[in-house]
Amino acid sequence: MWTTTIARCTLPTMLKRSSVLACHTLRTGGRPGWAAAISSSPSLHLTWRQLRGHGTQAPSPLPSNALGDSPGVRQVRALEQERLLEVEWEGSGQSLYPYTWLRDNCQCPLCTLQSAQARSLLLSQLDIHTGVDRVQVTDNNKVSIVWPDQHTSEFDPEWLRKRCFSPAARQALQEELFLNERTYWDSELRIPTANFEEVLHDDKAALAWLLALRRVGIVYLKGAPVEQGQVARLSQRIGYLRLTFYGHTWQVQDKSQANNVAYTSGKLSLHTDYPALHYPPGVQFLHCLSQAGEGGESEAVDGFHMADQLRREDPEAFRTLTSLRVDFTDTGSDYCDFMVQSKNHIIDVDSDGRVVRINYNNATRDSVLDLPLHQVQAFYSSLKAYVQLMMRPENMLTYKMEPGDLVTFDNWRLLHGRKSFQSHPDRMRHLEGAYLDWDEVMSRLRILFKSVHGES
Ligand code: OGA
Ligand code: NM2
Ligand code: ZN
Ligand code: ZN
Repeated sequence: MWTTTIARCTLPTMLKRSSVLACHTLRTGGRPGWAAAISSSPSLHLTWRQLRGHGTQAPSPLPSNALGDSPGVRQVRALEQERLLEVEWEGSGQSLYPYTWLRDNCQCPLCTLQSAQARSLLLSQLDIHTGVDRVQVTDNNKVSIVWPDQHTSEFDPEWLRKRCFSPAARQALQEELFLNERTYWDSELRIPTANFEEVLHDDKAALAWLLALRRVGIVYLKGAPVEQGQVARLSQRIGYLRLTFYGHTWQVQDKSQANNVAYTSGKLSLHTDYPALHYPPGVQFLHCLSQAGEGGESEAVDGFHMADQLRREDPEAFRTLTSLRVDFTDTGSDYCDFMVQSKNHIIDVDSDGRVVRINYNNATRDSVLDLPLHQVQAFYSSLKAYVQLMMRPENMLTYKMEPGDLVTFDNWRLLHGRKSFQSHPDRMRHLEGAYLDWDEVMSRLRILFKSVHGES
């Protein structure tokens, strides 16, 4: 069963600054979670193993290989009946690999375009009923297979072990690739904080930033120059930003004839940005260039945490918000003219029922409501239940940005808002924003991890 524990944890490079987190971590089976692993780590020298989350921390799939030396193969055996190759590892344990998969993934220069690390073997060339002629362990400890047509494949033991088909090994590799484990938080969170220039110039700082962005969902960067262009600079640290109808970057200011409620001095209730798109931006940067004297404070909640709480407290409301699709709309002109329509669940879950994305902005929720009459009231009460949960003081984080602060957050997970403010024509409140997508952010995170830790 899931249990909630409170852990004090620190984020290593950010430690130098004010980056202690008070966070709730979910754990299973009493295993130490990510927070514990990090709090015991004196610097950022973490391994994927440590970063792997509580929830998917499966029993070690195979004899551990902590020193990083390549695993030895004791012997290999062809199981003709099952059309499986059995690899017995030195120490203990074994892995099974289907013949079809092995032939499909032959790493030789005929089957793989090495310069692209991509398969050049065509599916039309793959015999999905292939047998094997001979299997053996070579003198340099590779697994060699001669196929019936005498084509030969050689597999590196480390490569094979990583791809073991056991449920535990698959789960471990998926977590290593996607880092889907999250640390939930509430109003007690002390936002992980790093220095803007350090993140731009130091790989360890950049890695710590992105790991915390993924894991916690929000990271504060301080010390950015107080001039436009910084969110674009930061996006170049990752790759490129996400262009939308509001432009490459956009200016949050009180504007006349505003084409969005964000461009007024009014209160913004908790929302995710751009649910009017079917693929809303994954990550958002907001850089404060000028703050209002009165008002303009920021608010944020952990939408995944709130969704899990709703699932427990009001399962019917949770079911409604994960099953009914709501229409969103956005019409106007900015980068160019637009007339956007979408249908999204307020809470998106994956095929295993895990919450993966929140889509909610009350301003762009359409008056078109594509529901049968008898579901309308249930929809409103479910939405109210979720929003009321978020607005509980114990769940909501409040902070006020100052010029030079740049907040980065998971727009698929957090709901954010701002208090209304007094507009002064001579000292306009001004934030510059930009969006990115998670694919690009995760790509940079993997590259940084590899360069900092020298692991694959
Ligand atoms: C937005 C937004 C926050 C702020 O522009 O979508 O959430 O503090 N702005 O103005
Ligand atoms: N802005 C800030 O969903 C939304 O309309 C979010 C987007 C205008 C780019 C606001
Ligand atoms: Zn080959
Ligand atoms: Zn917003």
